[in-house]
Amino acid sequence: MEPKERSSDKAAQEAIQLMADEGIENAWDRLDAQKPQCGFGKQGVCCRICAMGPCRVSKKAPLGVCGADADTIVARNFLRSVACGVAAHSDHGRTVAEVFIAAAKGEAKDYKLKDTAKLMRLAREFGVKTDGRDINEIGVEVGEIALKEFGKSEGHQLMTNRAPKSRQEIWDKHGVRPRAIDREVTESLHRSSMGVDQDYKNILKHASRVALADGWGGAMLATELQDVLFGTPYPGRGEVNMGVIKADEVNIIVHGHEPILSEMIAAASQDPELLEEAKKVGANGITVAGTCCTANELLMRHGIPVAGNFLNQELVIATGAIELMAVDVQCVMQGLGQVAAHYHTKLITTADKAKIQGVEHVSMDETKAFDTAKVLVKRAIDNFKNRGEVHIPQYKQKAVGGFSFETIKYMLGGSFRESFRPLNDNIMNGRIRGIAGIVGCTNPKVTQDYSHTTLVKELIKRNVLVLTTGCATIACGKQGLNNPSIALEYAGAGLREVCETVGIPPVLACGSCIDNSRLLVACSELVSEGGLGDELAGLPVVGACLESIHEKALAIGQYFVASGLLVVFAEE
Ligand code: NFS
Ligand code: SF4
Repeated sequence: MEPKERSSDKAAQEAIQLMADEGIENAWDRLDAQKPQCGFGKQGVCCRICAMGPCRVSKKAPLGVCGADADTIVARNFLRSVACGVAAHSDHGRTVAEVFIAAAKGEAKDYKLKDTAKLMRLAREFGVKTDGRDINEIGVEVGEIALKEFGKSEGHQLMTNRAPKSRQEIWDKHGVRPRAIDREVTESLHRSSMGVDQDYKNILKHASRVALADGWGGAMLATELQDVLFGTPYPGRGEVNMGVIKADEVNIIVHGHEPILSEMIAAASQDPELLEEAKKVGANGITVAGTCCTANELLMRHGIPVAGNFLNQELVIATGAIELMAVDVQCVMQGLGQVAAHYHTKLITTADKAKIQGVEHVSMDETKAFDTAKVLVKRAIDNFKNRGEVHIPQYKQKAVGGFSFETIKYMLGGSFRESFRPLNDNIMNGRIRGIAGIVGCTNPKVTQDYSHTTLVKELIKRNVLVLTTGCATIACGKQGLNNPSIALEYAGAGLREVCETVGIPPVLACGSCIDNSRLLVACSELVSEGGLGDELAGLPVVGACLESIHEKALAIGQYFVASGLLVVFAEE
């Protein structure tokens, strides 16, 4: 397959060709080797949950050995996938909560509670007393309440109270308001095991419940606590695509999802001593760039450059200019090890729950986070001398990122009356026809980034305001769609007028996949602002994920659905 069929991103095309010339495999080649992929698996009608199986249902044999039919098997597989996605986001949230508490207690001295205004808002929401109390004391209590959300024995997810009353009533009526996050995940595994829940409607109902434990639970907690720890994102400029890698500097790629690691590496790369060391080896500086959601987190908060999205992770190494890639959790391909072995790139895993056979592991301990980050940066500097030939595709685009819920509210209403009112008004008067959340991954089964960016252009042309997260954000960024001056050219007249008046681009980069929880809060705000109906289901809002790969995307899709929103999903 030609590089341009594999990716619509010019930098990626160049790197794909480079790898082909050198005979190094990447995800696209491995996909080709996997073809034809199993039709039963594709349809979700393969069950290997018990040892009487594996059972594959077909016309000839419509029931599994236990008698399970296709509906049950598909629903069980779906529930397990959603639960796994929820577990991933939520476990990220739990790590953040633990670091949050350690920071407040002064045990993780490199982290501080930065956004104290947001902390106070959370304290009020959680019923924590604030009068006359030390900020860290409040932080410990807020953090402990957040941590309890994972395993508490009674009550529902606290943040479901943020949804409009009408939506909460629907959840209660159907019995899907989520309890403790761990409980919903555990129950998903139980219900989908052999001989338990065998009514597909009942199984899917629990898929909603466990997904809601993510959107209004684990992912939302992760987002809120990260904002307090690292600062609530505010619009700032950055650059996106492989051209951000610098031929004359030490390049470090941070890849994965938790800013706990990447924030520290970014800070360590500014350390004067280390910059001096870099000079000594002949480098003009140290560049830190991100891939996947970690990149979005850093772009959102610090304007740190983004080297690419999911399918770029192997390609960036093929530039030959990456001294070190530090990875933590999620969406990290095992194939990175083989690619790195062809170059001088040092690949290092950092999360104790995510190691790769044959790859060096440096444990990221939150109590000595900055020191660990410095060790990693030093390793990168020492590796600079081992570089061979360098080919950096010279493509990059300017991007504005950092559209948190708070920022959007502020930009719309101004500092004196932060509010969504202008947005509601412009939807009501027809200048803006609706809002679309374009989310998710890049899948080698389809031309990389093409569906996301084509859809986004068509939407803004039709006066639909677009909010992006995850790898879809990076796809847009690479093609200039997060650059207001380029994106406005595609926008319809009504949308353009509003964006120019308010000073926002027509495509708002809202961050990583856990930041989809920000979209839920924004939708609730649209309802409470009035004029667009009193239920989430009535809003002119759609979520779309056209290049999904990960079970996390299914969790997001399902919590959007269970929140009453229209969702469009494509899977090849
Ligand atoms: Ni989301 Fe982020 Fe990308 Fe997909 Fe993976 S990085 S959490 S799962 S591939 S968008
Ligand atoms: Fe087959 Fe039923 Fe066992 Fe699944 S649970 S593997 S359908 S016997």
